Amino acid sequence: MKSPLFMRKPLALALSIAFAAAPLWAQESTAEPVNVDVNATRYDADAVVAGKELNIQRAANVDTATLMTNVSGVAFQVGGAVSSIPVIRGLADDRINVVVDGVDAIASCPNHMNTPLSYVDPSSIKSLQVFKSLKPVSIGFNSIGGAIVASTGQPTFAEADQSLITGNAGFFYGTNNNNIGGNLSVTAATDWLSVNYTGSTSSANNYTAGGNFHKPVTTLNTTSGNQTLPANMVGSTSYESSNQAVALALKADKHTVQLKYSWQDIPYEGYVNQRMDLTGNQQQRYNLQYWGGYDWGKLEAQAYYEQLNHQMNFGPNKQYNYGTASAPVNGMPMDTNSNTSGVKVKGDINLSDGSMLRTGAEWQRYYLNDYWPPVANSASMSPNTFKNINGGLQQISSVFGEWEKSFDQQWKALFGARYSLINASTGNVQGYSSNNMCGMMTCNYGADSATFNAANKSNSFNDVDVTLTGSYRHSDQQDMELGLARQVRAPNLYELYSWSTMGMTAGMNNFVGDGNGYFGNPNLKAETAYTASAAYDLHTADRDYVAKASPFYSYVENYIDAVQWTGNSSTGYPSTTLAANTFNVMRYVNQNANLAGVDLDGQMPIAKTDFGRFSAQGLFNWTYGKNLVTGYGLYNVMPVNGKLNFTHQYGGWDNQIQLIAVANKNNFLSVERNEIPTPGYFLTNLKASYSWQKYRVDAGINNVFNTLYYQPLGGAYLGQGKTMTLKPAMGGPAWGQAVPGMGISYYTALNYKF
Ligand SMILES: [Cu+2]
Repeated sequence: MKSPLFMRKPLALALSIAFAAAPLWAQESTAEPVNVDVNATRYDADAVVAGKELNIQRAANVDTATLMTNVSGVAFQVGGAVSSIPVIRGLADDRINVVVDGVDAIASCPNHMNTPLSYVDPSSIKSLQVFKSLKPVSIGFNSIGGAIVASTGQPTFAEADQSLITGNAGFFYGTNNNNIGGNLSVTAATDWLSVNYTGSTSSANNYTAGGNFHKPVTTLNTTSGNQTLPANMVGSTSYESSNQAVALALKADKHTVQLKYSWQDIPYEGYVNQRMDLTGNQQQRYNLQYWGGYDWGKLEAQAYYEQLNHQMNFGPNKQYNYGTASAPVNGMPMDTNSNTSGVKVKGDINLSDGSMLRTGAEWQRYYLNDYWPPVANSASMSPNTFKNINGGLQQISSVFGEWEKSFDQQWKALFGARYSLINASTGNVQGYSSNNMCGMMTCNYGADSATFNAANKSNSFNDVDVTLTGSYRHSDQQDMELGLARQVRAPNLYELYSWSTMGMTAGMNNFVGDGNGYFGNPNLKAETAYTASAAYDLHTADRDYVAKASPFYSYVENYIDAVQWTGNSSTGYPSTTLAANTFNVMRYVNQNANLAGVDLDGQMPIAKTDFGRFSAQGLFNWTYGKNLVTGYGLYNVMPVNGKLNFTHQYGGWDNQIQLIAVANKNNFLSVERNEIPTPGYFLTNLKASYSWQKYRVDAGINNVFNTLYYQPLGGAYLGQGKTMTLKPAMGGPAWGQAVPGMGISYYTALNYKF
């Protein structure tokens, strides 16, 4: 690459310029591949989803996380319809950074329903950068895996002494579950002032699988009485969501400042693998960002504040009344409120030729209350409010320095170190009562809360992260890279401070959708991962042909796993004989683990004809994760999987045939958690699109052959039935039913830009 040596890669540069101008599909470029941009080196991320790939995926996905479906090594833990949890090479959720417009938000829910990407609609995403296994310390902190950096773009301004009004409007529809939605973005700008509004809304009914997967069991006493779902209907998958944002930006010379206020309202969202459904989520966020150019480099500063109210109860497909007609026990309201505030400063300082120093500081304060009001007529849910987390506080102060150096045209290195101090604390808790027996049931509210309240409820963690990456450009055809990192994550507030060992209440604390109940451990240590990640990239000079292999290995000291637990929190103990084929109460513990695997990416042109350009893209991932203490697999690790995409481009056409193959998940299961096996499967998707100057139309068929398949990271099917009851033997949902994916669905989307 020509000097200056710190020029971003051409595509990344083209994209960042395009963000400032217009939606990418307006571009006439034919050079840009439809595929995910698989980078040769990690400096700009391992993969970027933007441009045509983003546009194609947007039409077919309501869930922002799944826009990354064509990134090797990335999979999705099933959550709500707009709230799946991205998994990078076996690590997910708090173990990776998910940064949206500079904010690394924390899910405030004992089921992590409100994941960071659930607050941004696919229509407002401009790019998703994916860092696998390790990331530069400037990208994120308090995580042991990679990072996802999502951007809704920088503000748009008019040319000098001009003004503009620009925007786009979109609509989509999917047949399987009547998934319908619309979005609008309008910007009015001069050369120094820019005002933007974006809004989006979407909703869907329950989806149907490719075949019958359950016997039509009747759920008693739902909010609409006794209810029998069709045998192919996947219960608790309906939702409705709306996101809006207004932004005001000012620009003077090389300085831009933007204040964005965004708010979300999700009135309901079913959770197929949780015992509760979301019955309300209201979020407000103020995000003030500054980007400045100076003689010495770049300066970014940011301050944000987020306020969140989250409610759960049993949705329309789950039993609601647990009492009788005359003495009803109606539902189980659960409320979670949080406030997050943060400040960030980051400078990119050009040192001498070919050398750059990035340095920055960050502070974040997160305050959480999680409480469950009493329910009349219930022996186990009255008379008090159950305090799951009472005044939980997590404060992070973090500083980093990172040095990037190009030694010559071939060698480049990145070295960074970050220190983060994480303080966590919480207040005293109480159960629904202080009894240990609740009617006929052992609930241990008194014993567990007394043990918890007497224990240490304040923890601090010193995270020291170090990342070293070196890359070598052997020739125009070969690039190599090796990254080494030490990355640390402190346990979150639920892992530390949820406290009740009762099956029912523990069952409400679950991030992973496996149907078990979890309770915390105030003595947890931080997880420390020692990771090596390499890449060998063989390609033609123009990158028409690419074959890239990216192996990785990670040893995680004090990995936070969970063990089956017997008894209460003070006199209880880890179960010596595991209870198989059922759901259990689990406690978080530190155990060592390792993960290894490889991602393969390839692309090649097939033909350039009078009818356009045909090409193929393939991706493959194998990940292995093992708990070194128990010898069992780590949970929610994707089995071997691959995708083959055939793409066609001609004039305004961008078309794709996608073939997906996923192996069975029978081995390396988390035996401790009774992780449910899933069979292997093949899927076919068809996507077509045509763009005019101002219009774009998408149409496609997902799951063309209406295959019945089970999602390897779907966890346990809890979409209907008496879900408050943990144990199948006590009338709760049966163990062993995996969550099916969606059957055939025809979709279409229309976009208009102005
Ligand atoms: Cu929730």
